[in-house]
Amino acid sequence: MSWTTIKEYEDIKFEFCEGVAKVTINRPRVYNAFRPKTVKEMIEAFDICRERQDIGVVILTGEGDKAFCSGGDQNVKGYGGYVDEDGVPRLNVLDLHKRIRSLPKPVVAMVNGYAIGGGHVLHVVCDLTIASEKAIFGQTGPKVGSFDAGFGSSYLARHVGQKKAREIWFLCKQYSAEEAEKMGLVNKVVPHDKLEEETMEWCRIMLQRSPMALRMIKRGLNAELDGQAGIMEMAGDATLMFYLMEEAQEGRKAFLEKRDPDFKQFPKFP
Ligand code: 1HA
Repeated sequence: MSWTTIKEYEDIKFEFCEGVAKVTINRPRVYNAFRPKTVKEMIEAFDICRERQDIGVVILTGEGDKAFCSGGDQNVKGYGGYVDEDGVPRLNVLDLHKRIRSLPKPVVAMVNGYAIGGGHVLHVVCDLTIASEKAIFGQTGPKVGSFDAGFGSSYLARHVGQKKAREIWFLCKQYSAEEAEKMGLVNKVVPHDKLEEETMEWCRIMLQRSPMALRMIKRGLNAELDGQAGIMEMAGDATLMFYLMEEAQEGRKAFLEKRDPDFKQFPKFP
């Protein structure tokens, strides 16, 4: 694969190839743990992915062969959150979860090693997960003084069921890629050296599918779980599609031409 850099960052790599954007957490020294700056950079990258027409699918992964992401950087965990140079405690990874969830394009977690704690939650919120056979999954919150009772719990339970989700959080055990696949936590496990090749193959297939159809399926699957916020996003896309119809254009034209709109000309489908 021949990746080209979209934008240079300090904590992440952000690259493009064949309609696919790849966001790589690039802090291998701490097993790709994130600090607020890492998350800020990822949020900006995901916003760019949303805007760019030539990006159809996004891959999220970690640098090196040890870890996908080990969660919040424990070196900068302070009172009230994770603290950067600005001295303000933040839990801004929650904003990233919302970005991944509302991005109207598929996001694939390419899990190359440990997906632990907040790093595990990151793969949970992605639409699909392809894992190396070396990948290891688990939550650590109750062991290290934290918990994610948001998507990290409720959406996890949608993947693996309530009993298993409670086991994962209450016991903080680690699970192999094979175990994760069996419990419905990952889509496919592949040999480590085939991870990117297989992930790109899945991306290429999705790039051949209708982007609007993929978008609406993601919205619908989210809306069932996300309450009014999920319905709002799906409704926004319904408005987008309505704006592509003559019926909506007639309303605008009539207003600008200072006449009554003629909506009678449009069909009333059964
Ligand atoms: O729960 C939340 C949130 C909840 C709500 C809202 C926002 C949230 C935001 C974040 C989080 C969290 O992520 S809490 C959970 C934080 N993460 C962890 O508890 C995982 C900590 N790491 C580990 O359990 C292990 O390191 C490991 C299972 C991933 C790997 O173990 P291993 O193979 O024994 O390696 P280890 O020696 O432990 O780690 C390698 C190096 O990486 C170590 O550095 P070194 O001693 O060589 O200098 C280690 O300190 C570093 N490292 C690993 N994980 C982290 C880390 N450094 C900082 N932060 C880490 N998370």
